[in-house]
Amino acid sequence: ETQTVLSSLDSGVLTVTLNRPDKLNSFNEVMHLALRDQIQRAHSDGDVRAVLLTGAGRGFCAGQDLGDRDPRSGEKPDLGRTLNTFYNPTLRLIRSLNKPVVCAVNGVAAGAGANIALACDIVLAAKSAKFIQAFSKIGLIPDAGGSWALTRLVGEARAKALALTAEPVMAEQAAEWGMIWRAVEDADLMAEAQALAAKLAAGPTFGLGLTKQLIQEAATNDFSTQLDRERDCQQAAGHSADYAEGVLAFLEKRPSSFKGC
Ligand code: T3D
Repeated sequence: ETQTVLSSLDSGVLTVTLNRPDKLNSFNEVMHLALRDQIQRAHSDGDVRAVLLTGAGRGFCAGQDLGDRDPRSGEKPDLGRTLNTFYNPTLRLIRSLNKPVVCAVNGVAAGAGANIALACDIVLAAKSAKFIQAFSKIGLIPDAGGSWALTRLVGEARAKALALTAEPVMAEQAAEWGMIWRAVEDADLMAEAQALAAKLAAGPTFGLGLTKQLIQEAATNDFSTQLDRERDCQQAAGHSADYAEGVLAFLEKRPSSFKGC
């Protein structure tokens, strides 16, 4: 049987590819669990120093597989349960991972597919890709962290308009709005995303992990609390081998060789 998620580990980069291209990589239960397994692996495997998430075929991810939600089946799905069981644990794992997660949005990202991309740390998108908060078309609310991430990334005015109208946003517009990091030529997307992930994977992973967590906390901490958190994290970073290496490399006028600890 075809694997719903492909993965490979190369020079510290765990590349994770959603792989149900005929369904624009929409989520069935098997793909949910396979994606979660990979993010869990990124947590536990010290050889993984960055994650690159992308999709196979012409789309990135079209959210929930609506074939599994056919009302004609006579079943009334409990969507609270499916969020609790499938989406939310994966979203929490991405945000809490102390390693950078790069997302290469290779094509349309709709519904939970858009919001999983927005949960990643650095999002690159092909210029032809679009983001659609598709939920309102079918009577749902923006899930997979979308109501939270979208509001913080683009502000309430744009978040509300996008979520209420389900209007698509093209990659370049998304980049202009600060919803994603960068829109790149379609043909260059994977090479750019791989180069970025490789650079991050060769970085001071411990310090990068702390940096990610601090920036995430900034959304909810007050200034004084954040200063205390910076103090604590800097203290920890200052004890890392990579900090010593970084300073030494600077003084010796050579490139650093970070080990990730
Ligand atoms: O249920 C829960 O657990 C709660 C959680 C919900 C989270 C959610 O994500 S809800 C939102 C679900 N997603 C959507 O509503 C998006 C549905 N898809 C679309 O609107 C369009 O497909 C796109 C705008 C994403 C892309 O349009 P287009 O014209 O480029 O492609 P297409 O022709 O619509 O799709 C290509 C194929 O993929 C097609 O199959 P076919 O006809 O060639 O056999 C289409 O049915 C299939 N596909 C696309 N999205 C889904 C899908 N099949 C199942 N589920 C999908 N979400």
